[in-house]
Amino acid sequence: MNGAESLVHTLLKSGVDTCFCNPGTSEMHFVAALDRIAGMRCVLGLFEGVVTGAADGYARAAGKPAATLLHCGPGLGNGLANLHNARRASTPIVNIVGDQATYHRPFDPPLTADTEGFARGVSGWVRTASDVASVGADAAAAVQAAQIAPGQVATLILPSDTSWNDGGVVAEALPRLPTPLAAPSQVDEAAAILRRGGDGVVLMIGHAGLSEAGQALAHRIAGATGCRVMADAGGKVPRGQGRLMMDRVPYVVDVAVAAMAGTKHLILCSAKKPVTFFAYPGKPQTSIPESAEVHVLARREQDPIEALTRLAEALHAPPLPPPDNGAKPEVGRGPVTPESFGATIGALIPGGALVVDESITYGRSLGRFTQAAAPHDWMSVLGGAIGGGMPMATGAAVGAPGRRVINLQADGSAMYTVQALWTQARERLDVTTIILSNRKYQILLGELANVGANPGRTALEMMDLGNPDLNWPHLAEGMGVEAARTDTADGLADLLASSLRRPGPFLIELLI
Ligand SMILES: Cc1ncc(C[n+]2csc(CCOP(=O)(O)OP(=O)(O)O)c2C)c(N)n1
Repeated sequence: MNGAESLVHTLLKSGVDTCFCNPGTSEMHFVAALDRIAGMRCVLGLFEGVVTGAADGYARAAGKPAATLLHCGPGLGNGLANLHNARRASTPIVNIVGDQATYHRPFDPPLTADTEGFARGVSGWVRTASDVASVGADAAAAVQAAQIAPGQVATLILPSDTSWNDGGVVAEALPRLPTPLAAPSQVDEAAAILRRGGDGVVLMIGHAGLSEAGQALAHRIAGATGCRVMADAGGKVPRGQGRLMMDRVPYVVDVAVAAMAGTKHLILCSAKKPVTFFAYPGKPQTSIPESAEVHVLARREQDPIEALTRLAEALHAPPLPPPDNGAKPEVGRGPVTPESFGATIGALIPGGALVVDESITYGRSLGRFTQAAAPHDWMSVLGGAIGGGMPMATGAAVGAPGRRVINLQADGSAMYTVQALWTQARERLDVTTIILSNRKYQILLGELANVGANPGRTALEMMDLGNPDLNWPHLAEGMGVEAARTDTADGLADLLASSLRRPGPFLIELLI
């Protein structure tokens, strides 16, 4: 058995059965091993940003990591932005990078780079295999490391001779490492604050704390104390009818400050104290009042559900029926507006759908329109690096077969990783992409004013995607995805409804 075969066998034993890849010469033995060993689904991405973003979407949807296969430092470099997004989402990924043979690297051939250095900024764990006999054990360690709470990118770099040499040894799966629990003092402190009453208290929950179980506990705690529950970043957030409505801190600084006014105590559960996306001249860096006290119920690496359970018990908060979020909206009619768009999405999301949101500016009112939609999961790009949406939608569809993926996708961000459409067509994935076609970098027009810069002709041209206009149906059809364009709310409703009735990918260009 060669090293590559021991790697594939070990990944399968450890529960990793999907690999998103874009291979090169140094990965040929890994690819060949996939032909000889049954059980590994291998999905080709035509750019490494698609591969890494798909691995992020897959793990969020499937609840377990996928592997990637990338080519040397430059291939990893192409995939870094979406590995960064995965890191911010605490997504587990087994990131495998083929590299120069150990004895060839000293001669500095063209693709030689500081592969470990590139990996380190996005990975919680990095190892370069040094010997064929230990590649299996390295793979088992990588899978274990990726799943250390709350989840991280584990990068395993494989010099090509460790793949092709004989002497591979399959390793047994390593156990999941236990998630640390919050200390009693953390729960006691939060309980003491909440016992005084919930007025001015914000319980801010993120990541695994936003699961259905976490939401039910937060609902009880809010019911018993009157505190406000807010959502921080979360990789996959259950939303819709019966789920807890939780505000997020708005993006625009002044709006965020207004939204957080009156906060006296902020209790963090797997969440971070709010910080503005950027600093702006003369504006605050956090949206919470300076006088607010911050308490930590559970740190990111601690178990948020266990901490919320103990907090609910300490407060004697009785179980409550699921919240009633009101009536589902009617589909929008007439011209396309943020409201008619939101209403149509809220009306038509099918139960169990996965919504991948990279809608940037146009989706800001979606929260209120989808709160009473059929129960679904919401996945956002969490690292601020645009170009995550289409790859994530692709990976989510691989990771959750049978569930429809709806990708709400701003056009500028879409162009970073548009090749994801080709993978959707090849794998016949159930993804409906709605391109929000404003033909500009709308958000940056707002930012220009926020940082106090003057808009001149050159500056404005750098935010304009027209001249020439992108033709989305042509782009999609050129990659094998059927598509249509509409500029009315009625058209959107018809196209979205019909795409949900048929298998495979479909793209709607919505002129906004
Ligand atoms: C990797 C990366 N490159 C560049 C940026 C800077 N940036 C932020 S938003 C944006 C444009 C977004 O435009 P679009 O996706 O069309 O959404 P809109 O603002 O029009 O709603 C850019 C270029 C970024 N955040 N990440």
